[in-house]
Amino acid sequence: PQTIHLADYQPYPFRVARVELTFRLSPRATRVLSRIAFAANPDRPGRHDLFLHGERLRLLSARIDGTPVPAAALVVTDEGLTVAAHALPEGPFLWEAEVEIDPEGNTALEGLYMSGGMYCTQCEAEGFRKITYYPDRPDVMAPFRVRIESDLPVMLSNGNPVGAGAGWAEWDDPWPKPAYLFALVAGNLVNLPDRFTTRSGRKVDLNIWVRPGDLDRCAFAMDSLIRSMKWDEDTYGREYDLDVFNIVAVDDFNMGAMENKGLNIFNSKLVLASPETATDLDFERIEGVIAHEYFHNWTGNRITCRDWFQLCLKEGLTVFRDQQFTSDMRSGPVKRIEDVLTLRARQFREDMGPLAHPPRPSSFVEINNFYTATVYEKGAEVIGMLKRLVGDDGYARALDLYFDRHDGDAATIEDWLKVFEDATGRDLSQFRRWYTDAGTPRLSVAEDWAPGDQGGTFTLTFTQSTPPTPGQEVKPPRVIPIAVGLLNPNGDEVVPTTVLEMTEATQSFRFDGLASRPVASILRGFSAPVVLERSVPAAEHAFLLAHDTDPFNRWEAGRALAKDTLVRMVAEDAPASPDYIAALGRLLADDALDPAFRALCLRLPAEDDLAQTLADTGRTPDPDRIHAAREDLARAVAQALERPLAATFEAMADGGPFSPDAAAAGRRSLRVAALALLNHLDGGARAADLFDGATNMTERAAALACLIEAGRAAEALAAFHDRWRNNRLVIDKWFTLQVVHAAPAHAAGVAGQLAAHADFDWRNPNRARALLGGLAANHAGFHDASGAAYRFYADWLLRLDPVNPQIAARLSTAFETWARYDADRRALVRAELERIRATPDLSRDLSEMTARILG
Ligand code: DPP
Ligand code: ZN
Repeated sequence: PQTIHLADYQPYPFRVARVELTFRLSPRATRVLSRIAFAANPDRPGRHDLFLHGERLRLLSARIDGTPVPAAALVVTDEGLTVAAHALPEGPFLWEAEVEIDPEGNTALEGLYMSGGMYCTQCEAEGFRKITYYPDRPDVMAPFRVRIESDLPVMLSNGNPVGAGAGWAEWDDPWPKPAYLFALVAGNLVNLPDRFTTRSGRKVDLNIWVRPGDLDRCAFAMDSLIRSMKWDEDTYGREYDLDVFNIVAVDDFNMGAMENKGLNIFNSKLVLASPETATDLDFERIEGVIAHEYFHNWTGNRITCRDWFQLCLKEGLTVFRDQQFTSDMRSGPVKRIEDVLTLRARQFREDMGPLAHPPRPSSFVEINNFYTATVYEKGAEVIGMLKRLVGDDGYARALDLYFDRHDGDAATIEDWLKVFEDATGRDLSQFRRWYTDAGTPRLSVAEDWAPGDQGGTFTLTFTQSTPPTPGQEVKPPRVIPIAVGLLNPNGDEVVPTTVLEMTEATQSFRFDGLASRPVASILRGFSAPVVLERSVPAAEHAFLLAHDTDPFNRWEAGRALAKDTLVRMVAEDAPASPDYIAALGRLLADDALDPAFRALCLRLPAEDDLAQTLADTGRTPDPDRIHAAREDLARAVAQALERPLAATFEAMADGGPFSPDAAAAGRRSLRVAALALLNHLDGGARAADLFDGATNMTERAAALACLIEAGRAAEALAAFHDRWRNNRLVIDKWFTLQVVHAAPAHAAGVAGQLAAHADFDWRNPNRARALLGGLAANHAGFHDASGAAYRFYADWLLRLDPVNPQIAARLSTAFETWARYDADRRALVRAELERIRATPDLSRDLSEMTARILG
């Protein structure tokens, strides 16, 4: 397979003035007729061949200006077709083609495919070329008109509806767009309608389309959409620009959701929710993803990417915007902690392993392999840093300029940084490294205190360095915004949050006129995505846990204590730290603290996180010991805090009717966090009661998890399955819970049994992820010394690959941490990866991933 390089970018030689498509839908033989008006692109002077992407298409006819293209002038390959320059008219011309495609045979779920009897599409990144011949690249933008012919009751495409009759419907999208934003849906669907009036008075018809039977689970998604539309007007001044906005829920979907212009297509798990079927986490994700896809209308659609290397231009910014939205809708501090947990669990892990790449990569083989935590989550962190550096006003001015200057453009990271430079007068050349350099910087800090007559001077000296990543040995220093606050020993804040701007490899910052030596709260709000390497006495963490005014650092201090004690339990067989447990007890009892925040504090660091921490400090992580230590710590916490935990469990019980809002969800999260700890003492007694009595999925699923861990879940699992057998999303949970909470030694065995279950419809991406993702999430189970889980997992990657390469490639990241472990485990993983690599006809997706993971 060929490697594509950013440095090779060239504009497409033609412009597309207009696209007209007609679809004659048929499961095995859909006909697609295209009429595409081409003209020369002045940015690429000279005469050029016409190259159109196309894969798995049966070409039936091709004409230029009404005349069939002579066979001698046409070359068709697996990747597309070329019409020789000499066969093209000098001026603008009309390309007309008819192709036949097979939606039902499309198991890769890219292009036009079928899901549960409905037709749907997924074109990002390069799926449109599986629909018809076209310059399938994001810098080619055009207005589309689409006619759909079928006997299905609902037929949707992008833009506004312009006509419909018996067996047909027509849609027109006036906004020029790249082909990856094309969408078509047809099926027997029902809708939840609503209405939104934009601030300039445009009346927009909103619809959520689902299969009959799912209509009663759409209200929360609709509510989230309306709040998103309002928020984007209020916060970014961005208004919606069509007369309709449609969302469709699809059961078979590779990603979370897709921002197609005016016709968002969603994985049904990110639309459908009711208290009985969805957890609070599901509700929060639905709200966030509905917002994310809606926000793409401006950051992604109106302003798109010049090429796929710029993917973080739209994704980083849109994630940043959806994070802001969730903070505004819920709790800012809680959202920040959740985002940092995700960043560390997924992006830091990626950045420290063989798959590390910059937010803007400079080469790839398969772009689908770059929809990563680095592009998305780190892309958002980089914008958070920019905002911190230029301030809220500077950020607002830069964004206004971005929308003004680039509306209708296919833009680059350079364009993005230039608006910040022009709006604020700053030079961002060094800052740009965050986009081009991979790896997570390590930040160490030394403190100095010099008493004096006019007050003392406190000096913080920071040193940054970034370890090498694949293909990037040397990492020059970056701009790092370090938010710092200083506290007096009595707990008062003497220096409120100040952003220090570090630009050198080593740099000192002084604070003068202090009455006494302060305690420093560093990297407040997690002001930069770095690893802070700082060994401070446990007493100082305990002090910050009690007194820090910055909620993120308060949580972080507790986190540091938890990790400290866990590392010592693993590495030195030390007992659980009584100081940590006492500090946790004080926090638990502090009713002034948001329950959601307290729940986050009660959650112990994940086993994978500990493995990374141990590896970082030069130790070889032993998954079994890590698992045992975490269990021991949970038991010790439960024993020491049994009474307050039990009281909290009772106090946080739901009183009134279910509400998905942040306050009610926070109480439930504290309740189930207490339950998970108490479960170590009561052997599942409370969980059994809660499982029977729960009125919402958050509590029922948490109770089921506890019963599985307590080894007494057989009846509950059967009852759960029985009750929800017809709900695919709930059955996904049934699969995941059993594998995630299986005892490590049995995890592969449990996964094997579940894979043989009649409901294991592995061609459905959600179901495959439920089982295999669940196994990978069981750290000690996945890394069981027998290698059974590795083998099982690799077998499934090989089975999935020919059917759905995107899913196989994505799941392969479970192996990205293999170099951390001992020689025996490394040999086992290597053997599996080599076995995959040696398999004939591997997809481009999975072969690129295995090659990179093997290094
Ligand atoms: N562009 C989609 C999203 O992140 C993913 N295909 O919203
Ligand atoms: Zn996105």
